[in-house]
Amino acid sequence: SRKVLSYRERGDLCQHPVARQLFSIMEKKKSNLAVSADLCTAEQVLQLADQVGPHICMLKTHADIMTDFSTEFVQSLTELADRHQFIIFEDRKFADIGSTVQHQYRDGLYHIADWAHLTNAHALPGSGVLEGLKQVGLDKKRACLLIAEMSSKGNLATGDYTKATVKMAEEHKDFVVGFISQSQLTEDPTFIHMTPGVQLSGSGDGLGQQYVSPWDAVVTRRADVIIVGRGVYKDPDPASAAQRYQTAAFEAYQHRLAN
Ligand code: BMP
Repeated sequence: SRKVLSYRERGDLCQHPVARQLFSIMEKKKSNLAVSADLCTAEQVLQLADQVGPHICMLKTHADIMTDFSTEFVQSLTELADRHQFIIFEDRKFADIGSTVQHQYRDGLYHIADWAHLTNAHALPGSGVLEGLKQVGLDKKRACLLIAEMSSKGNLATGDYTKATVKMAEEHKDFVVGFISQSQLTEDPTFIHMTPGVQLSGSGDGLGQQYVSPWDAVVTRRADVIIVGRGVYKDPDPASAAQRYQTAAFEAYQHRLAN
């Protein structure tokens, strides 16, 4: 099999500034851990971001679950991202026609394009979803992931749907820098694979979530970045939990490099 490239080597191959920055942070901080801050107040999200900041390459948000989202929150989160060096990824999962997602990305209460370096979209609507997002995001040097596979039980993002999603990404490389997936979908080293549904202890959550370990995600399924929510923020000591996941995922990456 072909040599596994390091994050540094892959960053050097990337054109998109967000992809380059992410790979560079991963290499520098020795972290392929993204923490999902699925908390409902600004104070909780900011506190978590500050606690786990040294251990992560990326913080994932769901802005629309917050009760007190504000421009002050965005400013504080951006300061934390600069201080700790992490990418901000708003997990918006756009899934409408181009004209609608354009507004959802740029306007409304959240102005996502103004603060999220990275967001994501379902391929379901066809390439119009990307054409719409691009008209807003490209000028701001934003990037997008396509959701090619999901972690949840019974999801429909499989087989030909997944293949068509990869093709759509290949046709929009100026904006799409990778995938949310459960496995490696392409050998193209400039595409980043991020895998949610990762936990060290549990196997599921009773609502369809299915977990694999950091080792399985990175070594068996060839994820570049693991995304961990409750495994970190439900822990009584989120900083230590983040450190555990960081170590587990980075050792798995180093194992891949060496083998
Ligand atoms: P947790 O680790 O607590 O199960 O959280 C997983 C996070 O990843 C959630 O924010 C969820 O929205 C997201 N996610 C997922 O679990 N599976 C997917 O296939 C795609 C996701 O974005």
